[in-house]
Amino acid sequence: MSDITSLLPCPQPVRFLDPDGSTTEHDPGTAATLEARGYSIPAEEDLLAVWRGMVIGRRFDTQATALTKQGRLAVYPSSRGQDACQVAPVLALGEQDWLFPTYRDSMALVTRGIDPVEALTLLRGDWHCGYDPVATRTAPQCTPLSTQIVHAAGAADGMRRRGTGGVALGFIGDGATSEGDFHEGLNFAAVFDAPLVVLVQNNKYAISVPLAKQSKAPALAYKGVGYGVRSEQVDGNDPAAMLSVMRSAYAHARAGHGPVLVEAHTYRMEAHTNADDATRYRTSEEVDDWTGQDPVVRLQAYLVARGALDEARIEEVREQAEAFAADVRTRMHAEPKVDPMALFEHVYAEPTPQLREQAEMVRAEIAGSAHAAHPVPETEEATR
Ligand SMILES: Cc1ncc(C[n+]2csc(CCOP(=O)(O)OP(=O)(O)O)c2C)c(N)n1
Repeated sequence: MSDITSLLPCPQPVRFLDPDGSTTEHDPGTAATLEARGYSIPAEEDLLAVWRGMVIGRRFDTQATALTKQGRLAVYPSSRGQDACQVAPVLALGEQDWLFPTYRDSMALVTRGIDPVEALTLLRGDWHCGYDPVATRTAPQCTPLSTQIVHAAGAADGMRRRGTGGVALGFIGDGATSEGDFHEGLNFAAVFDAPLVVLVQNNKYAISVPLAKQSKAPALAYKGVGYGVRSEQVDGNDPAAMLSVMRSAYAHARAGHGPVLVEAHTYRMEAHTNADDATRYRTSEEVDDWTGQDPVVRLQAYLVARGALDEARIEEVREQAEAFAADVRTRMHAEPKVDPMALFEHVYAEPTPQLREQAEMVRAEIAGSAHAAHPVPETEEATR
């Protein structure tokens, strides 16, 4: 049995940077607590990489939202506001580690170095995820809530058995922690000391359902304790805290001490997806309050105040972000080549008689419409 005190999360979310970018070091109590828990503010160089990743990631996110309005993307769940949760945990992963994202985590995929157009393939409506999961060590984005946690637990256990030294990071939303797979995955990983790190992005809503109607837990992080899983809560809009806590979680899992559950307190600034109207269930005061806690502004203010970042570098990265978005735009505007017959592939090794029959109907329909490209009206009915 584990010692419960070693599992319990910090009573307050771990934070190094206040919303204005000043450090929490002015509070000796906080500083001592964080140090005792093994957290320290990361080096400037590492924070500069996180800042750059967030600037590019956010520009990508804005571009993807615009593409839904232009009919180029079927759906896009924005992670604007959750930028620190998307970027810092991924930058801290090693090459041998695996990432298990949800539909919300496209910014994380881009941070992982996946081609942004490939990353958007699924949300464009294609039948596959666009990138090679094995080559990128990144599973396809999961839409069925929480199923990725059992996949991640299995992958983590596989890495442990093979002795690869890798860890699996599974992203999940606050609402999805009510799903059975989350609990089964955590329990399995704990029993086998699998190197799994689960990051709950608590953005306060499951579409329109607020957290209070989802869970009575004092914090979602406590859900790990019942399974014997080390748990932590962190300010998800503080990129420095995110980096420090995630690094510590990976080190714990990698060393064979078992899984870690991290709850990041954050907020999704946009609606659930482009198909949702968030003004129906959130107040503008609440949104304004979170606008004042923006993770990109917060880290930029800290780095500028320390002299680690100046206007010239900010402008340079802004231009890089613009070029990144322009490239996504150009390539997403190109008409994709789609083969309608692909609808019938990859479901059964041996297609069923019904599928074969349907495939023939589609083939005939396509052949017919090719002839109908310049139809010659023969009857009065045909000209109506
Ligand atoms: C098993 C399952 N049930 C229901 C849904 C429909 N659904 C899609 S997103 C969502 C809300 C999820 O909220 P949360 O886990 O907090 O993640 P967020 O979208 O806020 O990132 C629901 C209920 C689904 N995709 N899968």
